Amino acid sequence: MLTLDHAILKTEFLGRAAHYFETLASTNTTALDLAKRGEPHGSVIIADAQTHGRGRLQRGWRSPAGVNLYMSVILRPQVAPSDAPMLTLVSSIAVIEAIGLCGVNSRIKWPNDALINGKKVAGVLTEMELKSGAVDFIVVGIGVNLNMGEAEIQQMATSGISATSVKIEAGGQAVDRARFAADLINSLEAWYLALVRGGNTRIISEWMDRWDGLNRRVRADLDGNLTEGIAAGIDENGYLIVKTDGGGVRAVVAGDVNFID
Ligand code: BT5
Repeated sequence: MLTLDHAILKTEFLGRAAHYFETLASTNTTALDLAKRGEPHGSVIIADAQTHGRGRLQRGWRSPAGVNLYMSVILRPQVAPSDAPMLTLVSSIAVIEAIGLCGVNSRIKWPNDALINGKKVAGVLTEMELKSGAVDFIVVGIGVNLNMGEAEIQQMATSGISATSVKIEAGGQAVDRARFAADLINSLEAWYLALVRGGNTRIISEWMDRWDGLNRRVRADLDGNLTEGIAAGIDENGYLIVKTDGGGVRAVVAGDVNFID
C-alpha cells in the first residue's frame, strides 16, 4: 500500500494526518465525506487504486493499482468562494515542481492538466463545500501517472486518451511513489502558504511561467457555448482571459479549453 515517506515530509500541517487505503471508489469522494464529518485542515487521503476515479465534468480518471498516485487533500482556507480556483493553480504548480524533481519537465494546460509534450501526465480535481456563503472546505484531488507502463498508456490511446507517465518520460526509470507523494505535499504546502500569506499575484505569475498556453489560439466550450480567441493570461481570480475574435475579452471560469493552432 502506498504511504507517505515521513523522512522526506517537512510540512507544518499538510499530510500530518493521513489516511491510506488499498482501494477506494475515489479519494475525492472519501475526502469530501471525511471533511463533512470534521476532518481537519491538511489531512491527506491516499489510495493505491481507485475503482471510480473522477475527473471534471463527470469524466473518469483511470486509476490502476500499484503504479500511480491518487491523493486528495482537505483544506479549510479563509478565502472567498471566488478565490477557490487559486487552489487549483497552486496545486498545478506543485505537481509540475514534484515531477521536476524526477528530472522530467512538464507544463500546465489551463486549468488543471500537467502535460509532457502534449500528453497528459497529471490532473487536478478541486471541489468546494460552502457554509453560509463562505468556504467550509476545499478538497484538492491529484492524480499523477508515475509508473504506468507502455501497455496501459497504449490502452488509453485506443480510447482516444493521449497520456504518458513520469517513468516513460524519464527513460524507464521507476519513480519512488512514497517519496514522490511526500515531495508533492512539501511543495503543495509551500505554495499554499505563499498564496495565503502573499496573495494571488505571485501565484499567478509563477503559474504563467509554467503554462504553455500564452498567446495560443483556443476554443473554450462553456456548456456548449463556444468561444474562440487568443489565450491572453489569467486574471486575479485564476480565470482564463480569452481575447475573442470579435474584439471582446472573456473570462473563462470553468469548462474545457483546447488549443486549435
Ligand atoms: C482531471 O479531470 O484531469 C482531474 C483528474 C483528477 C484525478 C484525481 S485522482 C485522486 C482524486 N480522486 C479522484 O476521484 N479524482 C482525483 P479532466 O480534466 O476532466 O480530465 C479527465 C480526462 O482525462 C478523461 O476524460 C480522459 O480523457 C483523461 N484521462 C483519464 N484518466 C487518465 C489518466 N490516468 N492519465 C491521463 N489522462 C487520463
